[in-house]
Amino acid sequence: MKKTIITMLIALVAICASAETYSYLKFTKTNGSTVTCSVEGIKLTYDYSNIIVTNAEGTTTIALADVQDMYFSNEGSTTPTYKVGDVNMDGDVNIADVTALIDYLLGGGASAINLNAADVTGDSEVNIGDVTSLIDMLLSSTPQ
Ligand SMILES: [Ca+2]
Ligand SMILES: [Ca+2]
Repeated sequence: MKKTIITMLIALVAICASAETYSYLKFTKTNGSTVTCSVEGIKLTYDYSNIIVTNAEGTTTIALADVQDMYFSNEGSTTPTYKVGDVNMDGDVNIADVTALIDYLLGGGASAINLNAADVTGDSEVNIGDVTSLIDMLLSSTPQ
């Protein structure tokens, strides 16, 4: 057990040392979401079940069990040019997007939709599950 901890600490030190040439440290979670942390003033610590990232922006805690991948990148989190759920690309996520998505799935009006935005579930497929998720998204009070 001690050996594992020491190995991890060495790995973390190596990561901290190489962080200077990149702007962001990114974590891919097992659910497919990405957590982006600026490396400015970054400090990585961990306890038995979490990685704790402290940087100029604050502290982020990520459960070790959720981490699928961890890497450095110069691409920030502000890159998406579309809003998830904005299927018809008019800047708003509303019932018209549900209609556009259903039209697409039924084989009509396929030209004017953003497939990336239409993949609400994030599984790289556009199907009825995305319609359900989009409706759920509209019905929930928290806009995404
Ligand atoms: Ca829209
Ligand atoms: Ca999907």
